Amino acid sequence: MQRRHFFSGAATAVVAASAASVSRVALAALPEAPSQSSADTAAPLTPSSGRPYQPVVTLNGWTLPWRMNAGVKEFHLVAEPVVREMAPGFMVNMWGYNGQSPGPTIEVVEGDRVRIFVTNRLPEHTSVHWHGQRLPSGMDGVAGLTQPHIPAGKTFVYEFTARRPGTFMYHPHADEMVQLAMGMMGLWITHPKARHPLIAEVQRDYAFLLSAYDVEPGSLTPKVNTMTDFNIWTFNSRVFPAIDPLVARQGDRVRIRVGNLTMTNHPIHIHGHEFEITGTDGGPTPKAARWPEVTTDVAVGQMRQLEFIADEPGDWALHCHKSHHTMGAMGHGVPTMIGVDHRGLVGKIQKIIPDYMVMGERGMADMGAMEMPLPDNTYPMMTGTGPFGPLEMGGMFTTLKVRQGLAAQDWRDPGWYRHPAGTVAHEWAGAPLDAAAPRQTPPGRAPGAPSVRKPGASHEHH
Ligand SMILES: [Cu+2]
Repeated sequence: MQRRHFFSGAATAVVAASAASVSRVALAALPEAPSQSSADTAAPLTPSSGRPYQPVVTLNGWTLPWRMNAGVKEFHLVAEPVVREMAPGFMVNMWGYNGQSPGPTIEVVEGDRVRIFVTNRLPEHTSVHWHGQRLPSGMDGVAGLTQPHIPAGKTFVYEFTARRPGTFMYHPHADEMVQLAMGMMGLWITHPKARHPLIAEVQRDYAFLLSAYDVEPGSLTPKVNTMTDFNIWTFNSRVFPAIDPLVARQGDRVRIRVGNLTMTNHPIHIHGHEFEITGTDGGPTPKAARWPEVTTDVAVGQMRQLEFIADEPGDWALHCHKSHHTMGAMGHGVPTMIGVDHRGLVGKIQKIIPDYMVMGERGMADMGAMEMPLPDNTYPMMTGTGPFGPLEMGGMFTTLKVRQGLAAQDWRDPGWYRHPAGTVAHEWAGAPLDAAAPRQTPPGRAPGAPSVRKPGASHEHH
């Protein structure tokens, strides 16, 4: 399995600063700024101080530890250049927080007093905007409008009360085009302080951000001026098959929190289940305003909470429904060759270009299995192998794995689903389709009857 490092990062790379371990002297100093070296999904961070809550699991991410200081939850974010492994061996120079892009998830409880120290180790100024929060205007993080920019090398402090529960995010509001294109973003979850009539208790609570980058195959750094033509479509800056699966025990109520910080909308689609949107970054959705969906569009700058009962065991695709967003970096510009007969042509071209090869005359599916030579630092257009062969996917795609009888805290990849006998689509073993038989039967006519055109009948008169 490629998930061999699942959760290993949580134990090794995160240095938690709990109230118990911090001396009085240290309380006068900046809180520790834990750093994460791994792009694996960290185990949920169960609160060791403050009010209890059910923590979220950040897909291929982690939650930032805090310290309590005289009743205030203190966090320390460090804006800095990072290297993110987007797919195995595909490393991208990005800007992020505390060692990763996206930055760590911040989890607090409704009513918490929160103080966030932000140290800027970028080569230019920045700021942090707390998307969706109710807070004093001067804490909103819009550089130039509500605060001075945080210069390179300086530390600023934000402080406010997390007034309403919900799903939020943070990102710079300074040189935004560049800083978002480089990956500066993170999730913020405010848990309810008590049972809330519109916030269900769930057994699995997942969160990730949609982000997109333009990294030319063979290069290391995103192009920051790209407006629409991105080529790397990610969940939390990871691409399939490097995105961990979302695991659920059969019967679990599952919440998936998704925020969109790309330049286009993403219709997020889950197979095998219907979900409801139970909340947005605007707050919980009233029950009368919920309806079942299997796809929901997450527009730019929006967040959505999808909720459902995971009652169908299996391996279910969970992906953006825009087909180019489930593809890797290569091949978006390849001409369509379906139906083109290349016989005789390849040899002639190869006299001039010895490496010339034909792609796509029968569709592009061959690329899923083909080992094409790639530039040094990229990943294939269509990749990933399942139990039945190549998945021909990349980008914004992962799986929801529903299994019977998992332990409550078991988040590990359970491997591929073992289908009960007789429940997998298979080759038809009966008589083949007669190639000479008529294939289309217009309404009201017996199969095989001759076509009769009514005089005067035309589309215009319909
Ligand atoms: Cu998409």
